[in-house]
Amino acid sequence: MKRWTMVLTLVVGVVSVGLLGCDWRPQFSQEEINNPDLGKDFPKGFLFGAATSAYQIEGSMDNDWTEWEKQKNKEGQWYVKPSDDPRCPTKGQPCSGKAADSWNRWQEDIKLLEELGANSYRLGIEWSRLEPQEGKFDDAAFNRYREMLKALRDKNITPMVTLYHFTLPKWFAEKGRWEDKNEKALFYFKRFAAEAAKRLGDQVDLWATINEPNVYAFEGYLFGEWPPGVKDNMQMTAKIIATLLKAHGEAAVAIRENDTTDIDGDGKGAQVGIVHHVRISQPSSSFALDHMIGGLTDDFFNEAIIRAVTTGKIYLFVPGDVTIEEDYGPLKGSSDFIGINYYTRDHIRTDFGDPSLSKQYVPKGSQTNDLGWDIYAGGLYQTLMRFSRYKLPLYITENGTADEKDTIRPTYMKSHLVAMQRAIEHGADVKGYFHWSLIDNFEWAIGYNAYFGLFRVDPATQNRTPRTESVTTFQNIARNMGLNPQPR
Ligand code: GCO
Repeated sequence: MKRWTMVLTLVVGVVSVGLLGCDWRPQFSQEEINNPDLGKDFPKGFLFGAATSAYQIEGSMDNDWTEWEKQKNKEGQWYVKPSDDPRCPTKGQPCSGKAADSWNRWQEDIKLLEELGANSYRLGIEWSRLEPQEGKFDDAAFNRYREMLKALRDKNITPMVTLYHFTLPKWFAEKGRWEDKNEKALFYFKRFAAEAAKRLGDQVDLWATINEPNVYAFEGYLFGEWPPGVKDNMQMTAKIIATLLKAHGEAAVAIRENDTTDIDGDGKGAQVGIVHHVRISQPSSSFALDHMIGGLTDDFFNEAIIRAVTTGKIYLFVPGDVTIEEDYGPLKGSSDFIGINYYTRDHIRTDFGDPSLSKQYVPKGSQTNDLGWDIYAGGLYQTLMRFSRYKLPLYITENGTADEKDTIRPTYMKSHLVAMQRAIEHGADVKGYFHWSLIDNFEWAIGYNAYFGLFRVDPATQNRTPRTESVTTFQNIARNMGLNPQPR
């Protein structure tokens, strides 16, 4: 048994025994959630904004996902859930199409941020636009992003820029994406990161290298629902996560070398972080086995990424199937902050028939959103406290819910902010919160069947209208922070 395996087994054992006796969960009262002063005690300089990604809102793309949308699985079903959306030219066939047309309407999006009173915006830049052919960078696309970033900063809206949010240039995908057969994958990503930092660094201090390596690998290599549609391959899932971690390390070096303009006066040209998707793993029973498997799932999905981007140690373990243990130099100290995407919790049931040894489910009677995701604000508190031990600033880079009718989002937002506030009071160094999402977006395999936006996007016209209750909630908190929402 390897050293790490032993340590882990021990930890899981101790934690399991502990959990058997005590199942404490943070609770927040209605009074706290409805506190009209929410926001007044957020720390000085706190970033309060919204998040999007390039592919999900810009529209008119040409990359590996636009190819993917045209494909069906072995059972003859579209990989992306169709909807009779006017953006898609062929009825019944899914597409992202124009999305929210933010590539052309980005000025309107900035107005929406002003309407909210947001002082920050997490947005993506699209690799396939910026390097449509290998090694050939597109000046016009870079200039457009430059203009956006400059306009944001002119309005005192601090940008956080994501370099890679699931979609890839076709040439990179054709070489094998992040798989071993794409031998120069790390070199290509590092070169792209260097170019972005060189050309946009004087407008950006906050860089998010990669969005959710765990989700990308699970969807593409375990569930088979995202490109390249590989199913049940836990070894590849782990391998892809390891490669993405290395890519983060390489990109961090490139960004620091090439972005030397210190905009916010903190003495550094760039602050680099990874964006990590965390799901609380709630064991389904108090049996030690469920706790042990729950603990292993939790380590693989939730802990391994943050451990790697701070200590430099990649350790991914599934008993009997996967052990990756490797030190990767550029990863150590590669992160100035940790980005946390938190939405929901999974209940975990042991299932030895599943390659990951467990199945996730939502217990009957749970409060859920339009997509059936469990709503659990306490999990954000637990997550922030847990990752505080790495002693790095934390940003909540995504938090939000699919709620077309806007009946649960206002309370969802407030309860999660109360959870965050509690974590701050208990010592978590949380520097910002980005609500997912500013506007309705293309939701990957779910297509145009989920509504996350603070603002609704009309599928036919792409006009934006506020989801009033949520926008008002956001504005009240912004006002309490001393920010200044602008009238429409
Ligand atoms: C993710 C992403 C976003 C999603 C959002 C809602 O978690 O998959 O970062 O692209 O749209 O999380 O599901």
